Amino acid sequence: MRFRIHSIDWFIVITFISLLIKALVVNRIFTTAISQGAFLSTIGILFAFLSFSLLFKQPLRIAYLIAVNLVVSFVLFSDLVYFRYFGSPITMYLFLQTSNLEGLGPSILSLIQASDILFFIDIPVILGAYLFLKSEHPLLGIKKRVYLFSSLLIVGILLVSLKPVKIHMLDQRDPFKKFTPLSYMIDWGPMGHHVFDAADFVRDSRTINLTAEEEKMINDWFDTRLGASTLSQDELFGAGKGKNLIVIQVESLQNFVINQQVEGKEITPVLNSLLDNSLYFSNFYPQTAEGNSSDAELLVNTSLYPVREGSTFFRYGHHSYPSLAKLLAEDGYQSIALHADDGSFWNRELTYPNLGFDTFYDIASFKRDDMIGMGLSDKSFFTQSIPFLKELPEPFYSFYVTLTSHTPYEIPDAENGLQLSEELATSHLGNYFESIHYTDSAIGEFIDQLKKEQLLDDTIIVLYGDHDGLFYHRDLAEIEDYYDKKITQEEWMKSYTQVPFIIYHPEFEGKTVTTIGGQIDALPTIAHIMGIETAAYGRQAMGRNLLKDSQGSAILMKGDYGEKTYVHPNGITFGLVEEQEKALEVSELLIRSNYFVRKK
Ligand code: GP9
Ligand code: MN
Repeated sequence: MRFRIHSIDWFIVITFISLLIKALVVNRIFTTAISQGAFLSTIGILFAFLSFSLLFKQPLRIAYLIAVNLVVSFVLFSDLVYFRYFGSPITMYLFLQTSNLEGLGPSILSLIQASDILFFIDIPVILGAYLFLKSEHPLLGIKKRVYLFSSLLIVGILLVSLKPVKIHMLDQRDPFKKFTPLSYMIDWGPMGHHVFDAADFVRDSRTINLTAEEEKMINDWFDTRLGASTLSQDELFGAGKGKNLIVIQVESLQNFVINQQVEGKEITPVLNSLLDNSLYFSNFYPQTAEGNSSDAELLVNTSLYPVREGSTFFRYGHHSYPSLAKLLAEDGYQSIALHADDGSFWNRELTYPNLGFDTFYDIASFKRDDMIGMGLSDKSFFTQSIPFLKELPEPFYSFYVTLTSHTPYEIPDAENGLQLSEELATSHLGNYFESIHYTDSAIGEFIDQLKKEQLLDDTIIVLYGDHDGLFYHRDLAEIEDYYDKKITQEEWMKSYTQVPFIIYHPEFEGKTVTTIGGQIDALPTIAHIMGIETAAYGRQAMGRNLLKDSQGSAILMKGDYGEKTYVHPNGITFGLVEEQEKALEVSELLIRSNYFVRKK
């Protein structure tokens, strides 16, 4: 089949060039460099979109091209406007959150610049040119058009597939695993971001309808759980009633560093000293899955297991959740959440309100006066948060998520409080110790500030680690070397995988609780201290009150810990049996069906 130059439809070519330029400009604004994958995917997606125009004759073809141009330009333009405020591209969820737009008109207008007209200027030009030139436009026969259409579509699909195939085959990782709202943008450019984001949305995030059988499964599960729970009153019940609650999720904090020294220095002197006045749960497991930190936030605040695939915050951030903040709101508490990273990371800005937080202070609320690693340093974060606490009416619930002790555990030399020997200081393990030591001292400064502000006596402080910082599959050799012993996977699970869970008040008598538990149990345990009756959350929370459940167990979901594992008083079982899988299934159904919104 032969085509002559005059048989090329220049309107397709011009639409292609103009959309390519727009996409590359947006790509460049979002990322420091345009990746090869992003470049090829953008071309591929444009080929695929524009190929369909070949199926139509004029004037339908030009109408199709103008429509594609308008829609794509509008989406890219929305990204740009959203970026100017939030620093991330727009997602399907955000497009659908039209209720958020109420009252935002002036703010949106203030984000638009005169030069933005360039985004749409080509459209009337193309349309005008068509009206002038249409009579000269060649018309190909249907056979040729179908041939051209399928060739362009196939080339387009091939171009888009290159990058995911490379990531899957060569890098051996899931190409669709999304860590930040920018992940897709980096790999596939702005158009790729929207295509894959839309595919995720359709695939993962539909609110499901429960069958009668599933409803029964959920009801039976809670009936059994409630039947097994014991009366909640004891001398600790309500010890924190009416007091403020500060919960601090500490990045990558594992339990084995507690009360440990490295080269003669305590790794966590502050946490160690807090234990004299704390309930200290030393057998408490992280239960996060693919949502890492955000899963820990979900587990602790809702007592639900995260979904097994992907991130609950990204997939179901728009759903409604029962939560600690909502329980406390019934007692007149106002709740805030604070985290010195972009609010879009893990989709927190969308999810936190649905976890019952009245306000979320992200990096935009802080002065970037001391940046370390991924964001603001923990020391500056805590210090700058004090005014937020002071302006809150009491009692309040304040949820902190720290950041500095995030892998790769590199902090400035001046902040190296442990001053380790060169050998250790240059190792991953040594860096981990330094990093945790830094955050520990940031927590110490924060507690001093609370004391100075006379907030300490009226506040219950809860601290816990979000997930492992060191991993069996990656860091074992270094740890075995340091402790000079062999560590089996079972020993790793028994002695190194736990994260600490600490409930502190200056008037508490120190007590170590060795009951096996996990992040799912935090809410019922904290509720006990805050004087919230089981009846208020018994048919929502899936965890147990660790102050009452002497047996205890923990389901470790997949993700950082390899295969799913069940930790129980008789040992460790790799792989789950039906009963534990059922708990995960119940949680998955509750989240995916938006159960708690329907039950209201
Ligand atoms: C990002 C921080 C780290 O804001 O919470 O998340 P992680 O990588 O640990 O999931
Ligand atoms: Mn984390």
